[in-house]
Amino acid sequence: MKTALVTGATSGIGEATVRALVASGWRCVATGRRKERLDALVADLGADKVHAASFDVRDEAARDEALSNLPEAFAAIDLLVNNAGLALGTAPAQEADLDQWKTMIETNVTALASITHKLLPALIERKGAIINISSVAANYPYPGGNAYGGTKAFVRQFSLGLRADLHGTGVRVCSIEPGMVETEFTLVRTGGNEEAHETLYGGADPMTAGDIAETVRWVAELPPHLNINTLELMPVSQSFGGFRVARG
Ligand code: NDP
Ligand code: 8X3
Repeated sequence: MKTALVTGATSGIGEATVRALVASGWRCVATGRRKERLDALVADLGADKVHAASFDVRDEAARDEALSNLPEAFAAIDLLVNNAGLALGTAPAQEADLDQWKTMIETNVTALASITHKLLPALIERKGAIINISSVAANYPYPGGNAYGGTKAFVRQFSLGLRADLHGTGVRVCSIEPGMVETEFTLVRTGGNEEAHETLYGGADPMTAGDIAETVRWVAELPPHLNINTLELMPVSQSFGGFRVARG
């Protein structure tokens, strides 16, 4: 039985990924700040399948403490799913809150790089895999996407750079780049605005967290000679807009 560590498993894509992996025979270390949600996941799926490790990904000391106290059955990580992340705000850059930018960069970039750096030696030893959750925001700029899109572009390019450096080690790396997925993402982004959530997802038939989780599971279970470098997904209802021209 292989073991995955999934960051941000208290809701949305991360929680669904733990469920999909466990259903497919994996053990999971599920992480996130909301301990009660992790405990509920353990109660639901079984303590032999899921271990709750509650910490803020930005807190390296808390993370290291949690990871050094993993029960033996969960201690050898074969798959790191870097999913924890968030967007904060939709204001144009010139009106954006700098603290929100810093929180996104610390969470989506610094913490993701740090936990990857921490687990790389073990992943190399086990010829494991890393699946990073980037976003279409990495590939297509949109008004108000500013720092969030920048963080997700880092995730994509970091993933490709890891591929280059891990050449010959057998470690697989994939950047998954979803478009619109209905999760708590928009509630977090808007500070809990239910109307914004309804307006964005209502009638749009968005992707579900389960859609992305199933993609993560599929990538993770591909034969060891096969690497998906990047994988971009959208709901059929979402596509591209045109350029804009400001006329003087
Ligand atoms: P959710 O808000 O539902 O889940 C986000 C998860 O990240 C939660 O489990 C949250 O846990 C965790 N998290 C956030 N900040 C921290 C932190 N500081 N420390 C530990 N955990 C943290 O959103 P999604 O499931 O949609 O988001 C998951 C990933 O998918 C994100 O990286 C997001 O950018 C990306 N994504 C989402 C898309 C979408 O449309 N929903 C599209 C493309 C990418 P907790 O708060 O308990 O700590
Ligand atoms: C989330 C997708 O388009 O809201 O990463 O930025 S988007």
